[in-house]
Parts: sequence; structure tokens; C-alpha cells
Amino acid sequence: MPTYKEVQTHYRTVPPALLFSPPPSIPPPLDLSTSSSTTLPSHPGFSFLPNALPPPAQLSLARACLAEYARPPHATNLDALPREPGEAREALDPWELYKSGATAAGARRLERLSWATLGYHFLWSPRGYRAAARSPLPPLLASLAASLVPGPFVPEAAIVNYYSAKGLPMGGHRDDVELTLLPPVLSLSLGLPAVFLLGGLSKDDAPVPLLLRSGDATLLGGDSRLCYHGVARVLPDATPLPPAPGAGLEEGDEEAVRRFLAVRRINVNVRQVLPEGGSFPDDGA
Ligand SMILES: O=C(O)CCC(=O)C(=O)O
Repeated sequence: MPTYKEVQTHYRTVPPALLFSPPPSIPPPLDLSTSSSTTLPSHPGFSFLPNALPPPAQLSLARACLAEYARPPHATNLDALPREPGEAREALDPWELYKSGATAAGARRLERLSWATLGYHFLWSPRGYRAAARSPLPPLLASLAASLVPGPFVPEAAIVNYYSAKGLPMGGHRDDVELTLLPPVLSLSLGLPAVFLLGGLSKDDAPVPLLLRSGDATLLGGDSRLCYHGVARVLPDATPLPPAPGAGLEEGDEEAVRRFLAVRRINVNVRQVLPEGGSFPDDGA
């Protein structure tokens, strides 16, 4: 049985043409969208929701991720990023610059986006949440959670990950710092497809490689809530999102969102942080 790392290394480096023909020791990618099952016997509590977001909803959510979630009061990696020469301090709206197609340094700022955190902010070091570090959880995310997560779920935090097909994706990790681990984590994919690895409770367990496409959602809950997982590969894909009447985006917005999604993947994951009616321990304030 290969370890998480061995499978990850394989999918990080395999040429796209050989994606579906791995060596016998490596599990092939599973395309659950062509399977009649949306669950995995190996992972109780995991479910796959193919095409959970139709194209208009994908465009609206992607626009929100770029124009609204990637700026204050939410926190992003851009906050700590030194500005490039020529990147004016007043160039505060990377989305407007990206939309304009400008090639100035300021316009490239949006391309340097790798994460945003909303609701209770996920703090990377030390990993965790604090009562005082928060911004509003956008109503769009709350309503998506209400329609896609069965059972009790209070959406309190979201992380948005912005990937490119060239950069290093996301290593295997566990979502283990929420103060309740009963509700699942809802995860939504937009843009380029990816090979997602769903591991076990130990990194010695072989992960299941799953193909995730734009519009797919997953729920990681139950006995699988603490399983290792990560993104081994973001795949280039020339297939554009189909026409999406009804998304209600302004023309300039729709063109720019499509331009971004043609070369990047966005993942939005939504979490409950506190037990229902609970609060942070004193030192969390
Ligand atoms: O990008 C993904 O599909 C997974 C993201 C993830 O695992 C995380 O943010 O913890």
C-alpha cells in the first residue's frame, strides 16, 4: 500500500497524458461524476455532490471570491505581501485592475492571490481561530451551506484557496482545529479540475485520488472528518465554462471571471467552528 506522500508525489509529477494510467502501485483517479455512487465505502461520512453548482452559480461565486472576499474586512495573503515596484499603494482594488486587463504591476496583484479567510479567520500560525479575528461570513456562503449541508450546521468560517496549474497545490493535512468536529466541512470547486487526495486517519494510509471539477462539492464529515486530504494536482483544461445566462454578472465581470477560471482553480470551504451555543475559551478572545 503506498503512503499519502507516495501517491501525492506521483500525481504532482505525472504528465497529464498518463494521468489515468498510473503504475500498479498507485491508485488511479476516481471520477465519481461518472459513477452511480456519491459515497466511498472506505470513507464513511464523505460525500461527493457532482455539479452542485450550475454554471451561473459558479460564475456568481467566483466573482464574489475575486471581487468581494479577497479584500478587507476579510484577510488574504496579499495583506502581508510586499508591493512590487510600480504597484501603487492606492491600487487598492486588484479586481478592478484585473478586470480592466491592465498589465501594470498593480493588475498582477490579483494573480498573486493564494488564500482568503472569512467569518472566523483561520490563522495559519499558530493554526487556529480567535474570537476577535473575524469578518462577516458572506450570506451567499451561508445560503450555499444551508442548501448543501444536511443536518445541523452553523457556517462560521470559510477559507478560499486560489490555485494555479503551475504552482504547488496543497499538501496533505487534517482540518482539526475547529472546536467542534461533528459538522462536516463543505468544499466547493470552481475553475480548473484537480486531483484531490482523500487519505485516511494516518499518512501511512493510501489515499483515494478523486477528480474534482468546476461546480462539484464535497462534504467531509462523520468518521472521515479528520482524514488527511489535499490537492495533488491542478490540471490545465481548455474547456470553458458553458454559457451561463442568469448569472446576472455585468459583462466586464463575466469576461474577467471566465478569464480567471480558465487558468486557475478556486476552492471555497465552509466550516462550523464552535459547538452549537458554544464560545471560545478565555484565551481565544
Ligand atoms: O482545494 C481543495 O479542494 C481542498 C482545500 C482544503 O483542503 C483546505 O482548505 O483545507
